[in-house]
Amino acid sequence: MSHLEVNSVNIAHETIDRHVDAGHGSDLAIRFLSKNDTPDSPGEQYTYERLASETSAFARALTTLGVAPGERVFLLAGRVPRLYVAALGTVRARCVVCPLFSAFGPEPIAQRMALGDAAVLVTTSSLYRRKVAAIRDRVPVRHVILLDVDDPAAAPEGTLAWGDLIVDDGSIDPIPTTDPETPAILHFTSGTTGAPKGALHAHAAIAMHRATTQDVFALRRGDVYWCTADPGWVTGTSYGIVGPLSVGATLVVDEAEFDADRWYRILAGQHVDVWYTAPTAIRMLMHAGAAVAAGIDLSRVQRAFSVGEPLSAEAVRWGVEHLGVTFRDTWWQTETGAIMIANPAGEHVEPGSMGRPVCGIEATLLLADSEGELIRDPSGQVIEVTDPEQIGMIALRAGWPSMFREYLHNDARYRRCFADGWYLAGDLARRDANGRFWFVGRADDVIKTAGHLIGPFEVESVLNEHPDVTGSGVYGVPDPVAGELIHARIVLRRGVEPTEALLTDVMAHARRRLGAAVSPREIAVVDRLPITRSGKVMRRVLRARELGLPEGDLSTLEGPEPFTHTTKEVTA
Ligand code: 6R9
Repeated sequence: MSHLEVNSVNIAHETIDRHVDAGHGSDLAIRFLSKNDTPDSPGEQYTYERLASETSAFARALTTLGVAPGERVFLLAGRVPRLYVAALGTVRARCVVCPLFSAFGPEPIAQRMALGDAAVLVTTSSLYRRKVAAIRDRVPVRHVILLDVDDPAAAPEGTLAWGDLIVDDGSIDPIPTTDPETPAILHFTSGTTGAPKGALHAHAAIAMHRATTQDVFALRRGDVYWCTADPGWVTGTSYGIVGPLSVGATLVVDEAEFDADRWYRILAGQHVDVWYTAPTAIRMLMHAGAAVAAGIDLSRVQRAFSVGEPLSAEAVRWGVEHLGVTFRDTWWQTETGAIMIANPAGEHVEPGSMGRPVCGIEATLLLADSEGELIRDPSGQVIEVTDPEQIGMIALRAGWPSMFREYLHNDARYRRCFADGWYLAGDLARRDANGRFWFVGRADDVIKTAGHLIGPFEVESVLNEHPDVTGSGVYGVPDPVAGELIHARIVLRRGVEPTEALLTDVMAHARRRLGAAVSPREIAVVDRLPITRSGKVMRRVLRARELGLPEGDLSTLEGPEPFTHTTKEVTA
């Protein structure tokens, strides 16, 4: 007679207790730098053992509160130690963690907590007062825990004090048997193209986080690692917490927002070996100028990686030339949970390419029409693109461990993501003869003009090369003759006046580099671009703004005034 045992996989075990059991409990897991810490400060230090006992205490508190496995714990706070304890304590208790950006306003918070059936919210007293108190009656949450409050007398009515509830007595509780399919992490997608969707991931995902952290980053126990992303973005959870801890590395977490000088000093002062960041940050470093890095020793940085948007060949070359660092691109999505396509450590980089599928992942391109709809053969099957020049939709053979298991409360939408056993990513790309993928655009962002299919990124990279342009967003507007015309919105370097001559020069630069058919017909200057909290340009918003259409979900926009009106325009 045979019988099956439940094989237990819990993210908290794989990231924390496994190391303690192996005798590495005193290794440093995380160094937290607060806003006031200097970049070379030792910060607040968490060993793996301390993480084990504090997450045990958090998990016990959830049980005391009557929060059952499977219920959802939302996090809304800056990058402080207790945010990380709550995240890992939640999955330890087999509850589902959902980190939100602390920069969100009350509306996106209420919307996500309602959609995600939040049982618990962990936040700070200031965020509670400013953003949650007023929406409290509209959200389902039963318990609000204030992580910066220790004295229950200081907690406002209807809230709980962390210090009163979560008692770390140094003990480490055994982790309950956890079926690998148990839901663990919920992330709302960045919403560059529509309303946010809640993508749910299982504990099994850890297998993929760990494998990619080893294979792509070549990160090992004891290495120092810095992921600049906030846990409110999937990158800041999968690779800001789970992946690097699973291999026993030491993480650096900085509470402060972007600052070029501070970033270089953290890389040097914390002795960072491996750095994971995003094109939006790399662009900001480029525009701050290489002089900021002068005199700061970055020689310890061995590997650097990028995700979130296309990494232009220019950015790769800039990194090599000015920082001595080769930024390696990785491609993935909230839905894929982990890196799917990458330029792994040690492999030759073709600047501008996203690289090749990681070990265990089968990726292909499927034939699609100009609307992004799949084209099928007479028997109704999807068709794989084989011609290296042809654009297709990125598709991944379904069933890898970190694949999202559902869109919360939207089963129909989930099913539409799959065809003939493939997960459809919604991104268009080319694949060269060496199997490298080259990003073209989101299917809903690409521009069809006079018979050409153009990814906005191609045009934006060229505009961004202009010495006075610090950022751009490119989109199509309907045209009876060409189908669509390419329009561009650009942001100028601080202090540069948007004169007619300058705009003509930018236009000429674009024409020279791209040719008349692919360069913008209209370029206008804006003060800032609408971008998501993870740094993606929201082209849909620029287009809607110009055409006077509804702008859709703006909840992920940065700042209260995402962009202002055109100050000057030139038309070709
Ligand atoms: C991790 C993450 C996913 C979308 C994805 C694509 C864009 C991500 C990219 C990239 C070009 C890369 N994207 N990596 N585009 N090159 N290396 O970003 O998840 O926030 O869900 O966004 O981001 O369009 O489909 P998410």
